[in-house]
Amino acid sequence: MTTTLGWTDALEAVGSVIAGRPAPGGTPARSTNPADLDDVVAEVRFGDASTVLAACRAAGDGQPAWAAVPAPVRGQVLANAAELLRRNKEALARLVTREIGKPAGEALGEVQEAIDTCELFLGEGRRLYGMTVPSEMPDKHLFTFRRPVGTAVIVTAGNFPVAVPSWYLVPALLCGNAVVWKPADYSPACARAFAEILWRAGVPADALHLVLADGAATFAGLEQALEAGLVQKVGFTGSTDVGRRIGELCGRHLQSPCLELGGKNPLVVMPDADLDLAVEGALFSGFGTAGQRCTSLGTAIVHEAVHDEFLARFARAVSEAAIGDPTRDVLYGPMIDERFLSRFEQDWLGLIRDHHELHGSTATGRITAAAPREGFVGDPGRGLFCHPTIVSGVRADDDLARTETFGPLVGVARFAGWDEAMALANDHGYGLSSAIYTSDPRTAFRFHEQVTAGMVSVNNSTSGAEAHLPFGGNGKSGNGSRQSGVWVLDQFTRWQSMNWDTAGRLQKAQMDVAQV
Ligand code: UN1
Repeated sequence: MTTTLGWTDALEAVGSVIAGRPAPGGTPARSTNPADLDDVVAEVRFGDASTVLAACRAAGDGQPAWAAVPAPVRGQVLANAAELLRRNKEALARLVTREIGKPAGEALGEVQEAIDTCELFLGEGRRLYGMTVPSEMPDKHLFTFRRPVGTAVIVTAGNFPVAVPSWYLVPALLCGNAVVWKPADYSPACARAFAEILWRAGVPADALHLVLADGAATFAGLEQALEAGLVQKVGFTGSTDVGRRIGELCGRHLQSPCLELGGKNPLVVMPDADLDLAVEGALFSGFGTAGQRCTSLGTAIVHEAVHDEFLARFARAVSEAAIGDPTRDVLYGPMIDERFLSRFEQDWLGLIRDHHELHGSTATGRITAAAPREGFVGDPGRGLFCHPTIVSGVRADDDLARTETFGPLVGVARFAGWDEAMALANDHGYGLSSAIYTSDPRTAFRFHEQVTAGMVSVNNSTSGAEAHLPFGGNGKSGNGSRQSGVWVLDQFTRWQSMNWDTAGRLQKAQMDVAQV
């Protein structure tokens, strides 16, 4: 097993890899460093719908042999992957920083999350338990088995180009499925590097296929592959709009995808909260990763008794934060990709102006914070940088309280009563992550019982979930499926039941039940 890989200097050409071979043809493109657009990270070739289809066919061909490998041995492959990731942690994290602009510390954390995922699931290779179940008849034996689903097509976003794909790829492979992975088209080098780790760890080239393609080609190819019966599971992390389209497509083929979509994650600050802690939590939740996490803070919902103090401290913390060059110690770096920056600006800068006009501008800064250029680390002109903004005075029916922004923009709302706080926390229809800051355990439990989010933090950030808890949301945040933790095994296996009658005569369920 090769122990270290030199991706940062060896990313000449990155393209789709089907059954271990580079897919022919493809449209040339470039992956660039969002903190320095002159820095080309990789020359890329994007495939089309036929590439997706070919990968799905190859996956179907390769899956039975991989499923025949005993599960504990598949687990051992993941142990190798964990080891390779550990040995290459710094290099892979540097590549994450270079390709998507994630600050160095967070990038190391991201690789660690992939290591944690491998370590969690390698043990599942020895535990893919089924059950023995009592029968209602004598000499009849009932069992349940987890069976792999077959071929899983996994489409992932680029804000977590290694960790989030690992949540799907690792358990899917452990369960004996073949995987076609279509990573975000703005993080192809990270994808190639992570796939390389998995192949070198021992995942057969026939069981893991990498497809680089844009959204339109992916949809077209996926539709054809579903039509041809080549795909048994689709996993998707990304926007609610695209998730809805994937859900519709899968629904037409009677499939239930695993969807992890957007969020409008609330952070409630109660009067008995430790305000310094709440500000620290809001700063990381709202502006870490430039607000480009599905778990990023949407609206800070602050009790009127502490609202002004919270807002002042929060605004100060934001304006003092270092922002810029992601190789340095900064709160956040650039936007991931030009599309993210332009969408954010198009969707939200106008709204910020409207909000300004709508709610007035004299009170404690309706648009409260924008980082001064002096606070910038590096050269802002070279990359896709975006100033942080806090908008206070947000109301429940404002767009800002109801729609995900996916950028460094946090709304602050004031509340007086509990129901008002819960309406702000829930009524936007998303339900991914949430947080409450309080020193009263009764308030914390009440919140967890009433919030619609799939994930709840008490006195901690809305983002930063650990790899062994179920991750996922409700409503517009997903279809209730969960990634991470052992719960995801239900996405990548199907239960099969078996009854075995040793009576030597036909026993009929419901009819031959012994009477007492
Ligand atoms: C995402 O943004 O899609 O909880 C996932 C977190 C990370 C994962 C975020 N562990 O913020």
